[in-house]
Amino acid sequence: MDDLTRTLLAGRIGRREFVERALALGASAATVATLLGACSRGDGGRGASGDRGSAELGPIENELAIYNWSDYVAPNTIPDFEREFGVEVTYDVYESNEEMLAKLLTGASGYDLVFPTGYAVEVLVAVGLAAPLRRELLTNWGNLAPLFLDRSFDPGNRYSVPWQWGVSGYAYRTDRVSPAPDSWGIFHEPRYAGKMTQMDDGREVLGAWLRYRGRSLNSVDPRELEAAKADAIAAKRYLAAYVSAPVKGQLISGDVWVAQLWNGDATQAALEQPNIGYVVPREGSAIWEDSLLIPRSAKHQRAAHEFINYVLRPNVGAAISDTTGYGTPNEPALALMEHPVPYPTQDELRRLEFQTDLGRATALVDQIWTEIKSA
Ligand code: SPD
Repeated sequence: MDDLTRTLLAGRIGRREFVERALALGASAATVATLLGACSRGDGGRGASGDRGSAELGPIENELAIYNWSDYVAPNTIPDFEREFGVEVTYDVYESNEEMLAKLLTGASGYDLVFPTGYAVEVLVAVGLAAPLRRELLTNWGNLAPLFLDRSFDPGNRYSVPWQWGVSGYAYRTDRVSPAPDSWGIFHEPRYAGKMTQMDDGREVLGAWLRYRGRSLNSVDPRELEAAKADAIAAKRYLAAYVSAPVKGQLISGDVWVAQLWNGDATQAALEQPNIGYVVPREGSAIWEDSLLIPRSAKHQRAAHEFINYVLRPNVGAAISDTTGYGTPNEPALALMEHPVPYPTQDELRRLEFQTDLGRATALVDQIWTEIKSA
C-alpha cells in the first residue's frame, strides 16, 4: 500500500486507478478513503469526480438516484415524492458504510443521495466527494433539532443533513434466552452456540468488544485492539454468522436467538415477533447519526435538494421514523409519530459513544477485522 500511495503522490497513476488497485490489494473502502484524503489535502478537496459544487442549479431534474441502507424509509416516502415532484426515483440499498464508500470511491457511482453515518461523512468530505449544500433550497431546515446539528463530523452542516439516529446493541428472543441478558458477554455463552450473530461490520464488532473491556469504541491502541480481537475470535466459535440488518428474518423465525443489531431494525422485527427484546449492554455502546449527503458527482443535485427538503416536512419525517423504528432529528415530527423514540437522556448518553473517523488507524482496524473474519 505504501508503494501504491507513493505512486499516486508522484502522479504516475490517477485516483481512480489508485482506488481500484488498493481495493484489489484488500484495503477496505475506509482505508482507501483515508489515504486519498491525506493525499488530496492540496487539491482543495475537489477529488476526482468532477466539481459540480459551484455550478448553478437549474430547474428540478426528472430523475433521482438514491442509495440508502435497507429498510430505512416509509413505504409511501418515494412514491409520494415521485408524484408530487414529477421525478422518477431509482432506489438501491446497502448494508454498511463500507459497501457505500466502496461504490463512491471507485468513481462516478451515478447516485445523487447517500446516507452515511457520521464517521463516513467525515471520510467523504475529506476525500472531496461531498457536494456543499445549497441551504437556500432547504426551507424546512428549521425543523431540525439543534441537538443533531453542527456535530464534529461536519461542523456547520456544510455537507450533511441529519436523517435518523439510533444506537447499537443486540436483539434477543425473550422466549429462548433467560435470564434477560445485559452484557456483551452473552456472545461468549456456549449454551447459545449456533444461535447468535454479530454484525457484518468491523467497527461495530470491535467497538462492542472494546466496550466490553471498558475501552473506548474508537480506540486505536494496538494492545486494546488485540484484546478486542481475542474476544471477537472467542465469540466467533458460537456465532452462526456475521450478518447485519438482514438477520431480522432469522430472529422472527427463531433460527437466531441473539443478534447484534441497531435498535430500529430490532423494533421492526419486534412488530412481527413480540418475543423480541433489545439490550444496550451495561458496558456501553455506540450512538450514531446517519445523514443525507449529495455526492459531488451527482447529476441531479436540484432533485436531491428537493428530496431533502421534502423529508424535512414534519409529516414525511414522522412516517419515516414510525416505519424505521429509529429516532427522528425532525422536532415537529415527534408530535405526529405513533411511536416516537425519545431523545437520549444525559444518563444514557454517558454510556453511549459516537463513532468517529479513525484516520490513518483505519488500516489497522481493517486488518484486525480481516483477521477475525478469516480466523
Ligand atoms: N436498516 C438501517 C440501519 C442503519 C444503520 N446505520 C448506522 C450504522 C452505525 N454504524
